[in-house]
Formats: sequence, C-alpha cells, structure tokens
Amino acid sequence: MAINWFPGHMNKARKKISEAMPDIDLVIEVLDARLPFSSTNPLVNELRGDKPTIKVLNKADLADPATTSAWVSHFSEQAQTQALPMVAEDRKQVKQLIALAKKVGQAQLDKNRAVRVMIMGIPNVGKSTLINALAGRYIARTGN
Ligand SMILES: Nc1nc2c(ncn2[C@@H]2O[C@H](COP(=O)(O)OP(=O)(O)O)[C@@H](O)[C@H]2O)c(=O)[nH]1
Ligand SMILES: [Mg+2]
Repeated sequence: MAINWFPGHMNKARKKISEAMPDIDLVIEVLDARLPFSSTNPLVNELRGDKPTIKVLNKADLADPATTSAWVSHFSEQAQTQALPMVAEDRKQVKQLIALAKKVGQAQLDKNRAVRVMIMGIPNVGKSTLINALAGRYIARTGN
C-alpha cells in the first residue's frame, strides 16, 4: 500500500502557489530571526524559481542582534536575495520593508503598476502580523 505522507492541504497550497507565481513580482519569505535556517521551508526556494526575494528575519526583538546581522549578510550573498531584520509591529521597520519591496519589485516591472508580492513562511513566524501591519488594518488572524 502506498502511503501519501504529504498532507492534502499542503499539496493544494503547493499547486496554488505554482499557479500564482507567474504573476508575482517579489516573494517575501518570513523567517524567525532566532532560527533562520530551521524556519526555512525548502519548498519556498523551489517554488519561487528565480523571483526576487526578501528574507524577513522577523521577531528580531527576541534574537541576538549580532547573530541576526550575520544571517542578513549570509542571505544577502544569495542570488536575487535581500534580507532584513524585522519586528512585525514596528511601523518604521514595516515602512522600510515596503520601500525595499517597491525597489526590488519595481525592478522587475515594465509597466507602472503596483508590485505583486507573495508572502510565504512556515507557521508562527509572524506572516499574519506582518500582513496586518502592511495593510494597516486587521485582515489576517494571528495566533500565539
Ligand atoms: N516578539 C515578536 N512577536 C511577534 C512578531 N511578529 C509576530 N509575533 C507573534 O508571533 C505569533 C505568531 O504570529 P502570526 O502572525 O500569527 O504568525 P503566522 O502563523 O506566520 O501567521 C503571534 O503571537 C504574534 O504576536 C515580532 O516581530 N516579534
Ligand atoms: Mg497566519
């Protein structure tokens, strides 16, 4: 008997991501700054292909600043990749992310339209908190 260990909702998400990716200018991958490597989902790199990416090292308030800074340098050396420490509820930092997203995303555009961003990451890294901060209102439910 063949056992399909890969949960159905994950397969569905993977398919939807692949379908949406051609229309995306920029991928924002949210990581936990305390464990940037372990909070990476290898599927993100696989699915993003060569789309430009900003790796957000979120919860930087809970991480060691020097270590976070070393991770930022490390990620910044990867192709098409920028990295940024983040506290998702800090307005100033969220504004910096928006500015960077516009710069990186716009570089992909020939038309003068809004940058299309896909936000990805494993559970509990702060995606919903960041989405709410970017939107300036509560649109995604957050969990503890
Ligand atoms: N200390 C800290 N907590 C955060 C930060 N961003 C999110 N959180 C908390 O992390 C938990 C998970 O956040 P959520 O946005 O639901 O994560 P998601 O599963 O990736 O959508 C919540 O309790 C948030 O309040 C941050 O930058 N710093
Ligand atoms: Mg969420």
